[in-house]
Amino acid sequence: MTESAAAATLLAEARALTDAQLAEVAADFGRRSDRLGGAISYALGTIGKRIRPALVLACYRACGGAGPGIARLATAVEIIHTYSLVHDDLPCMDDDTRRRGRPTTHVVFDAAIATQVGYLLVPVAIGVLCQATEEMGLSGPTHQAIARDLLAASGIGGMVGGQWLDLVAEGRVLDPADLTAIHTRKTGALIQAACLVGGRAAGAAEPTLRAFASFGADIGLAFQVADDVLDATATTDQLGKTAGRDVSLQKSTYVSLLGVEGARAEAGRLAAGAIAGLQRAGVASTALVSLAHYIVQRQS
Ligand code: GRG
Repeated sequence: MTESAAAATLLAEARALTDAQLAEVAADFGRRSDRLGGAISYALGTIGKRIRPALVLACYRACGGAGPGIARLATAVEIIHTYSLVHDDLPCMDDDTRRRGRPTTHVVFDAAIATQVGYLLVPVAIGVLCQATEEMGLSGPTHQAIARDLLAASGIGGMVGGQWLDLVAEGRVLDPADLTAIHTRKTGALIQAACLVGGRAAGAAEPTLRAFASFGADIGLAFQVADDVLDATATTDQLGKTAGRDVSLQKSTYVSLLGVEGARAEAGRLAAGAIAGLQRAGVASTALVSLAHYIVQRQS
């Protein structure tokens, strides 16, 4: 199997496993007769690339993990990601009307409902995480470490903090160090947490977890650099979200600082560094190598 076929196969598997779990959660809320139930089902029913669940699966398996329970843990990470997309698109944040090829949650419902959906998805994700670690029979300390990693990546030192910095930076020209400080937190932290969660669930030793932390940080940043390139070069139809949004929001991006070719080279450099780090740590995983390449070569 070629490397790109390996990434496509893993992403398809992650999508099938995660979508089944998301449908279960959505069905629980869908039974509510009010608009909130419909809005939660709508947000959870959108079709994403499922990169974060694929990383959870790949890191788990790279450390010898084999049980089916990992799908639920991967779903917890994807639900946190889904909440962040719903809130990111709100009028008070990036104010976007399209996501994953469909109108955003606040466009279909309204901003108040979409705000409630986002807030509600956080405890839902933690509930799914608790169910997963219990079903997998993970120890108390492993459960705690997984919850701590995911919450730390989502909080002020991670996604929320990065989003905050990103919003206040609109209209300002940033230098590369500032941009990296924002995106390490805003985008990179959750991708890094996906790697750590998968490794911890498989009982990975500390040196392997350190390698996953470094790999996750590098591909997390590479993911954002590639995202900036796509925002500047792809169409709204290809992306499933509004293209060219960075320019309209006057955001500094890797493309505005380095140009399209410079940003592509930076993404490639970060992915190569991520793969070299895994090799140095003795982690042999074709799946992780293929995902690192996919993250910088993707077209959407
Ligand atoms: C309270 C300030 C404050 C923030 C709330 C909204 C939020 C937290 C954080 C935003 C985080 C965010 C949306 C980062 C962008 C990451 C990114 C490029 C997402 C797109 O990921 P893909 O391409 O999406 O994997 P799909 O749709 O494929 O899942």
